[in-house]
Amino acid sequence: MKLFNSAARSICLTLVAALLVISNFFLSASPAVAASYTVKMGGDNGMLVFQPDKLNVKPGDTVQFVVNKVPPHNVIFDDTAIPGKNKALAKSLSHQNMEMTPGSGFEVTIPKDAPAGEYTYFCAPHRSAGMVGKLIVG
Ligand SMILES: [Cu+2]
Repeated sequence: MKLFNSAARSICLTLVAALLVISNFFLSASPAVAASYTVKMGGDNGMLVFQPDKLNVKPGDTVQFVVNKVPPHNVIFDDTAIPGKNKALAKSLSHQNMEMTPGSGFEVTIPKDAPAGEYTYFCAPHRSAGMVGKLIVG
């Protein structure tokens, strides 16, 4: 009986220790507070650009796309120019609807499980004019 008790106790202690290690891992792995960024659609100078056209973000961050100048604009993620050429992910990040009014816009939140890498997007009506941007997820 004594032997059984001491074996049970050592199993218990091992389990508690394992739980502590696991919970500590999740606490330290949990990311800092998600950040929010703004990308202007249409440059301050009236050019057909995203401003900034390159932005470093982390999974969980949010990017607000706001009409600045020369609407209409939208944001389409290029499924041939994101990690894994993931069509479903490109579609879920994209915002097909045209934004017509300065100050209007929409949010794009980078999924927590988004793979790191470069995500290229464009404005559909102004792509050929060079209205292309990039989120660098890291
Ligand atoms: Cu545009």
